[in-house]
Amino acid sequence: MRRAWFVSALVVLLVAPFHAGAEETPARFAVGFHGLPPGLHVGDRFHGGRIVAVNEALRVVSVVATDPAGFQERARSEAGVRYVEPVPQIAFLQFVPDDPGYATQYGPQQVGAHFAWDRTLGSTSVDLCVADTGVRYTHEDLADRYTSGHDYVNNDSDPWDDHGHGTHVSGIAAATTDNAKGIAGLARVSLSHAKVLDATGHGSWDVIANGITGCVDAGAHVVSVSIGGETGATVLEDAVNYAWDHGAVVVAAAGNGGPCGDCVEYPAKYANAIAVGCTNALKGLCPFSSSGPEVDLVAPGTNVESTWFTADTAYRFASGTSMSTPHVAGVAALLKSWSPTLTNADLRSALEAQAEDLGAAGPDDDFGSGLVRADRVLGAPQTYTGRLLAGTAGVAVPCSPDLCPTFGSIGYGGLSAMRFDILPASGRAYALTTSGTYGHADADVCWRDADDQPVGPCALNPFLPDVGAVPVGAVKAEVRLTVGADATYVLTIDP
Ligand SMILES: [Ca+2]
Ligand SMILES: [Ca+2]
Ligand SMILES: [Ca+2]
Ligand SMILES: [Ca+2]
Repeated sequence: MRRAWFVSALVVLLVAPFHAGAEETPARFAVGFHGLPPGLHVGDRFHGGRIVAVNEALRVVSVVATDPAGFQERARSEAGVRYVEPVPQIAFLQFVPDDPGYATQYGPQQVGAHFAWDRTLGSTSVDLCVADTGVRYTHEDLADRYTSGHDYVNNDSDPWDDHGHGTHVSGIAAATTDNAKGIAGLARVSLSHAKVLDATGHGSWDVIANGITGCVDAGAHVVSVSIGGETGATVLEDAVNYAWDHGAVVVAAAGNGGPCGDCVEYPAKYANAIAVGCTNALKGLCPFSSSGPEVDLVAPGTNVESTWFTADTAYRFASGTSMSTPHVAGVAALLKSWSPTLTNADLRSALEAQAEDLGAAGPDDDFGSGLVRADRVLGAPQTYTGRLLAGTAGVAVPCSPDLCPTFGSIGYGGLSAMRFDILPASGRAYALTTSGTYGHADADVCWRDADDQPVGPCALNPFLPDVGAVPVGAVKAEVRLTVGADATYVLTIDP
């Protein structure tokens, strides 16, 4: 519903309809090849058009042609050409900041970052690349984070922000936390940038694809893309797949087209992008958040304060799935900082498996797997309240073999079993402690993957607190614990 763009104070991922121009109007095309022919350079003529960019990673050239229909016909007939697609200039963004006095920062708190920061604030060996309108890298809260970037709009090495959106997005993910200035970003990592949208928020999919591949070629572990359009392009999907195949996590805004049932935008809609929807300060769904089966996670996106591009001390509030996306990208970078050996598949699996379920039980089209949770994915100390497997809380029942697989038959009559589903970080060792009448009860610990399937054998009767390392691939532990007649047992994990 486009009218929503103008009646709500949201950051809107704006997609103007593509108007087919008159035949003589120059048009831009992405020409993909099965194998890039040698000798194609910027400035060369190509089937009557002019090459304006070459992306060797995706084997695609961008061509501006003054005879669009004829160019398409000629180019498509060339052997070795995989696709010829128009890539019109689209207005992706319309930035409408919220009232600065309205709200305070709540995003890091909602995703549990303050617990995760007890583990790490982030590592500069992890690179988070934002593809957007540029970044004010001299900003007081970004200067210590920024490392490098490129401007794919103006073809220079200076991705200075002439719009504002990119600086805002960058600060949410990576403003310097704990520096007594401005705001807290999610992860104190290295920040790089690909400027892919111009000063008016316009861009085209081939330029955005160039930015995404450029981020990855420069070493990005996480690429944050707060850009969305209702139609995609082969060159864009190829760029997302290229990033994934080269080990990077791509996080993208689901879009601000809601309420709707099936309106997730591109590139978030692609399988290899993590599509991020929006929650408000009460963990409710933002009314503008695009819903659909492709939504993977949600994160704070209403009245989010972040760095602003007008001055090195400027900050501003804004709303949109554009703001939600860097929350997830930041948490991914934080987890990579804490567990550097995790692959992009590990990172994505952890983010989704350990999300906080919201809305309808289980994954759903509004919230995906749920709210991203930094504390859970980093295995920060948390407490879990168990649920009794049998009987009545506070009333002891015999611990049968069914309830307690290994020790159920060896005594402890009068004790009961309690189940805790904990969400550890793979590859880390944990100590478990309990509070309750029997502080060091026996326990069976069985590790499960994201589909609740067993990972390796159960840890049989491990006397707490020595559980050992969590197997790689395990995202959940089922702990069955002998407990007394006490309904208030709490289990604490401490990696
Ligand atoms: Ca520039
Ligand atoms: Ca700060
Ligand atoms: Ca998805
Ligand atoms: Ca749900």
